[in-house]
Amino acid sequence: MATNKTFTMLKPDAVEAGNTGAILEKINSAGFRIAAMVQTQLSRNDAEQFYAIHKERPFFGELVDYMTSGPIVAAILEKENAVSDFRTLIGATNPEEAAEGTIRKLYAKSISANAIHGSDSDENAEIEGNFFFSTRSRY
Ligand code: 3AN
Repeated sequence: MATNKTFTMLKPDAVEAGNTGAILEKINSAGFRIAAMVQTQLSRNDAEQFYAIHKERPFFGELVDYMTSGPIVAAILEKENAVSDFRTLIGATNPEEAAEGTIRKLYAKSISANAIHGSDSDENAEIEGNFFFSTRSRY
């Protein structure tokens, strides 16, 4: 099967808590290759654009406030079946429902401060990766 890609972001709670190294180690151990990576902080405009799909959701303001509250680490990951395998590795959105051993079960604090993002489709992986790593990107 051809190698494909997903996109991830370590969220402010994970970076602030000093869990970047431990989480990247779990990602590598699960067979993902880091193809690109950057640590940066999102502006409000960045976060609103990145999460535009959620703008009608009641938690949108909270999500933007949270995602701009501190540094994040954005990365493009490569592996066979990357999107689906990575969603399994990170676990459910709500850490209380995340399976044992998943990154969110181990490191997430709450449903909004849930440690890590993983793209939900190949199409979104491409869009989200380009947001940070296209040739015109400032990151
Ligand atoms: P996932 O990141 O697991 O794909 P989505 O796409 O449903 O989850 O939600 C995007 C982000 O919005 C989540 N990572 C989470 O941080 C936040 N979020 C989702 N549901 C809620 C909620 N009910 N309250 C607060 N934040 C939420």
